[in-house]
Amino acid sequence: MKATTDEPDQTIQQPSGERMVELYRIMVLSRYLDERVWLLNRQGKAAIAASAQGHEAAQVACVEATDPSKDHYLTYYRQFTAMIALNTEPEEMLRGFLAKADDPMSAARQFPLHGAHPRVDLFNFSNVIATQLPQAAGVALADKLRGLDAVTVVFFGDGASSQGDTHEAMNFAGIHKLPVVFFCENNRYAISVPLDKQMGIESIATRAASYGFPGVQVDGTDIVAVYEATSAAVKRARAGQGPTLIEASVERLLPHTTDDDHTRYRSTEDIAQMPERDPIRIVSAMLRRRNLLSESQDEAIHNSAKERVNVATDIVDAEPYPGVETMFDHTDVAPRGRN
Ligand SMILES: Cc1ncc(C[n+]2csc(CCOP(=O)(O)OP(=O)(O)O)c2C)c(N)n1
Repeated sequence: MKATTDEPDQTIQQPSGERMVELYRIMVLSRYLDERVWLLNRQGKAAIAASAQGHEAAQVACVEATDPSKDHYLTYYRQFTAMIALNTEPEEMLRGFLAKADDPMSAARQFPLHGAHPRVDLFNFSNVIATQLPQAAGVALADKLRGLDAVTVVFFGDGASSQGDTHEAMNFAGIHKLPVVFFCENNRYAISVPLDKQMGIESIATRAASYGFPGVQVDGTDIVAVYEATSAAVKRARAGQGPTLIEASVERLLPHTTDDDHTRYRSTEDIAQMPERDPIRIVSAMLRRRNLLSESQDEAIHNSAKERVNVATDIVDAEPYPGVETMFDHTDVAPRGRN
């Protein structure tokens, strides 16, 4: 871990071996669900999807360092793993992707993974990049004014980090020392735009210095490093010391969305090196090195995730779409002829 302003906090404990295996289990479930959604897209059943493949370790380790019973999370569209880690059921996610009547996020009105998920206290996930950052600053300000012991974690991409909203949110959070963790998943591409066409600096974390708080760059395929960096940021926020910017370097293993073809803008060498940065492989190898996971346990984790996703798919596939009579539900628009 490279800290740009502060030194790493040596008092942070690593997650237990058992917890690390649990985090890996969530990553594997997320991967199979993600693969399934792409398949459902190719079958013409899911309109569009943005994959979290490659981002799993960063997301699960970040959530692990927080306390879902009191903290707040503002996610964006690429967050299968964070959402599962926050207790979203695969069925709930699939209802969104398949636009089924019981989609808890937007009642099948919006893109998948758009809207809100009140059951797990998730609000504003949207395609409009970086809008969640000023909102996160607002949530953190409200918590601070109420004297609550809550930290707000806001997730965003490297492309979003170039938006004006990001500057405004970080500036405001820095001024008021708000309890926010700005968690940037840097996959080096904003759709087809590579990082060096997005910004004139090499590390997004260095931007934090302009707002008066620490910025930390961390390997987003390393669950221990991400956990430690986020724990330190959360500790700082809870102690009233203000925000931290974490830049987790990850690999986007698939094109931007199901509508994209990255072979048109990523070099053959770039695509060829991707599997080496696959967090499922990296975390599995780490757990095996530490004797926390055997080959048969690993296989069992994969089999049970596949089975869980199959069951969820069968359930949701058989569910109804919203009825035509519900067309105007959740809107203020009255149909013609009605008041
Ligand atoms: C305000 C706004 N500008 C542009 C877009 C088009 N757009 C959608 S996703 C995206 C790229 C975002 O990249 P990044 O923040 O790096 O996140 P990633 O998708 O790589 O995880 C862009 C430019 C948008 N949705 N919203």
